[in-house]
Amino acid sequence: MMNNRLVLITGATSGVGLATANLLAQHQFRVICCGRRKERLREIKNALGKQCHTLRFDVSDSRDVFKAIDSLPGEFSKIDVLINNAGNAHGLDSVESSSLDDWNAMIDSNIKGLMYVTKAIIGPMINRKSGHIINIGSIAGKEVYPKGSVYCATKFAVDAFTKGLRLDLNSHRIKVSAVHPGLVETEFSLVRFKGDRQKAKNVYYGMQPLIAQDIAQCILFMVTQPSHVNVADMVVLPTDQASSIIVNRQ
Ligand code: NDP
Ligand code: 8X3
Repeated sequence: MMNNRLVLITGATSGVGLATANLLAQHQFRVICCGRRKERLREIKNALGKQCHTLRFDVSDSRDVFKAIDSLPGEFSKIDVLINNAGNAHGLDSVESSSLDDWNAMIDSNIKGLMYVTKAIIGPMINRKSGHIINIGSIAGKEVYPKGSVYCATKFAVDAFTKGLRLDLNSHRIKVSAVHPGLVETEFSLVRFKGDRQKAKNVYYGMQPLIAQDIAQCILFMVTQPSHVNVADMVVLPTDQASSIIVNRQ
């Protein structure tokens, strides 16, 4: 399939974002890979070459976001698809014992960061009357689970923002979609448990989680539909997972 469309992916330095960047690049999309880790971005640029541009910024810093998007060179400035993927959980605690630092990190990146990047990018899409924005939500944005209230709240916000954005951009012919994964084994749990590998591993104990490539395939499906088709909302679970709290473990 020949393709020359340009995709900007936040959180492309690991997990879902990295797998999506690799898969879309294989399908001849040009990709702008974003993240904070410089060394990872350098490796991605080396691996993907000319069809890739990298941008280093923290999505939770609005000035950093607008400055980074403004700095894009001409050939990487006409963005066709935005994939708002950057985000993490920090901690797994009940409201009374969780830390404000963890709350702020989640709210600032998962909600405000996603909104900043969207605002920084939609202007030219509106002018061209074309574009596609895909937000990565979560099953945690559809159902809550114990000790996940703040992370779940951020993902419920992503779901609401996605729906509102779809209304606002409807007259501009811009597609707005969301993918809501269940358990995917990435660096997500390692970040949530602040580097505790055993705790991270236990999340997937006795069950087969999704892998990042599974979500990348769903995103590829979304971005390769004809212009009159918007796959608006996709919930993707491992077969072993029935809901946020019901997981079949052997
Ligand atoms: P990873 O931890 O592997 O990847 C997270 C990515 O987000 C990294 O590339 C990280 O890059 C980037 N990131 C995090 N915070 C910031 C920030 N403040 N500024 C810029 N980049 C940031 O996790 P996943 O791939 O699993 O997560 C991707 C998305 O999928 C997230 O939105 C997550 O909530 C969602 N999700 C994950 C599920 C799972 O089970 N894994 C299930 C459902 C949804 P860097 O550190 O280089 O900045
Ligand atoms: C990540 C999935 O269930 O660990 O959004 O919150 S979960």
